[in-house]
Amino acid sequence: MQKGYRSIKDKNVTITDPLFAHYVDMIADTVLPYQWDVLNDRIDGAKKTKDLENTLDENHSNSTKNAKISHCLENFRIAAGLATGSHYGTVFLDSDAYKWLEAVGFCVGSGKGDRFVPLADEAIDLIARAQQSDGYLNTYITLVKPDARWTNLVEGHELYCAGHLIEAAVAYYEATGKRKILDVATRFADLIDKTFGSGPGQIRGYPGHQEVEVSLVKLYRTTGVRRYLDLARFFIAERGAEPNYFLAEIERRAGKGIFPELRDYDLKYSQSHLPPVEQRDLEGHAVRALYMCATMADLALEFDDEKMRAACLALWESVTKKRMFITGGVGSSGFLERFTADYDLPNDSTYCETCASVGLMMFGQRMASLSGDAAYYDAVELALHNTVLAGINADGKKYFYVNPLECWPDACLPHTSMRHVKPVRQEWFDVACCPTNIARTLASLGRYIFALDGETVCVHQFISSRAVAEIAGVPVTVDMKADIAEGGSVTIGTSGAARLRVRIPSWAVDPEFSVDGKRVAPRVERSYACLDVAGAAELSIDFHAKPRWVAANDLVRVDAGKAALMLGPYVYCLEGVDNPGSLAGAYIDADAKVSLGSAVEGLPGAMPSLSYDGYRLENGVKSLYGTAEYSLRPARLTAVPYCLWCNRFPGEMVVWQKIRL
Ligand code: FUB
Ligand code: ZN
Repeated sequence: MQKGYRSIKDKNVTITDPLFAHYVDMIADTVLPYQWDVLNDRIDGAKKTKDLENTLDENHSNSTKNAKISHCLENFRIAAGLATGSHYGTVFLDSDAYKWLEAVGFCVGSGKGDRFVPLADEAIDLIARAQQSDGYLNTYITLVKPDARWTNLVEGHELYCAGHLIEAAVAYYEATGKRKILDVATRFADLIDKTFGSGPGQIRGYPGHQEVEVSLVKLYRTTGVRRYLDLARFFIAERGAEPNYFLAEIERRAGKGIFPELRDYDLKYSQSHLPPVEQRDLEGHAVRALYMCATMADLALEFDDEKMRAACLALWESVTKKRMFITGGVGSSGFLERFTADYDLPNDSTYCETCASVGLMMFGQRMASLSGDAAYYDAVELALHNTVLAGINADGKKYFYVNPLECWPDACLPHTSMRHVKPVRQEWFDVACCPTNIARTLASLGRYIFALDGETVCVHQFISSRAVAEIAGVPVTVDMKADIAEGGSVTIGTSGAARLRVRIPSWAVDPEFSVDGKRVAPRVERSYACLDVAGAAELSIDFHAKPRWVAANDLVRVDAGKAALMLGPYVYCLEGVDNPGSLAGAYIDADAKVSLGSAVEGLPGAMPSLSYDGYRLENGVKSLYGTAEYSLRPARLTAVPYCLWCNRFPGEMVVWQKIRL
């Protein structure tokens, strides 16, 4: 029996929340067809963004620049012998197809994806044909460097791609019962298991980008084959062990590598400076770090490993208490997509990669399962409601990779230190990890809302939805209506006897509970309100969610003297379109009274705007510099949810607003 929490089947969860249903429905209606066309290079005129400082021109496996937007499935076709040509694109491009397939699996599982099955099967046939006879599968290595298997673990991403293949296989198999992709994935996993280990002739290495570990735990849970779990443990245990595998490998390669910016390699970048179990600060590349932590939490649970649990706790504290933006964004540096120092949380030049917030959600979800404590879902909620949702346009066809908390579009220029920050969402990227990561996350949203702990239904997110859980063979319906944006009232109707645990979110103020209209005082344990409901009943909760001004710790230099506006888990921001003029001159009173406005026209979800009296700080300087004589002019300010910014007109945006003292 699986340890920790279990998910309610995707098909048994229906999202009804107006905002989230918009995005979740859109995954099947728009996003997956759009991404399929992109992966097949069928999008006319769509441009990929030559992104990001660290993602390099030389990231391409060959120098044949072409006009293809992705080339992902074409690489598989070539590797399968069905097309001619050469590999094009980043070395880990295969993973885009796998994450798309995983998202399809979740959509099929939730009953919305049947029409993608023929496309998915077409992709699976291709993937299977591209697999080598011994189970190896990676189009970059097969087409470009067939003799270089496993020789560049630091940069090569073979294990990273394997991980996304395995995750996709598990999702698709669980949804459809079709084995073909699971067989492909297990053949590759078996080869990896034979190749890596501490036995004679095996490689005692580990992935340069953690991901395969997450997938091996899933593969173990789906197949029951224990070797996969042990292999995940091996990879985590070997990382950073002495003598350091990566240092030896880099020496063997004598300067030959793929990514120029990884010369002069810092082991912290891939969390290989110390064994993970000894790490206490979350360092290095944010996505790598968080995928690693997700597996560490899985392993702590599976092996009841106290030392691993202690490391997980410390790393969770490190990231959420000292290195996380108010939006649940993580990774402060545009160079190398990495963590920097405690409290270094720059708003305009930050990275906050969408994938890193997905990683934070994965880590938090597993920490809750490990500990039985709902408080971990506070950070999951921030990441989901702010950064992850902001990562996709309301029409599903454009994406943010970097998620700044402040944006002055004029300064987001290519060939400058701000080149990683795009002031508008992009149709695609050279390195397009985020769009498909958003798709697979939103397609499996129900798994973040509900969980089963034995016979108890846990409610973790207040996103209106209906779930049917099978408890001791009896279906129990949980019908949740959450009105977070307008006061924080939540009703949960149940049919059948249900033991419920409802998370008490950090933003709740003196929550009140009643069952069938009668006030009750539930037992509160580990941030859960615990209730036994016999028969059909309606639980009502008032979390008293009002707009609130939030300050950052004094050690967060850039936010000193500023406040951010929140409503429940939603961070709000000012946008130029609602507040003309430079937003650098907008000031507020720390206790500015906030009114709920009407839903913003043109934005999904009927989320209220928030308005309040503020000021514009001005001086009369006409040339570049002049006498410092300032005046404050009263001005009404209007804020909108950060997750929806840049969906109407491009322009300035700020989250942290200056306080008039
Ligand atoms: O290296 C694979 C993915 O590409 C990482 O997770 C992202 O940060 C991007 O660099
Ligand atoms: Zn990404």
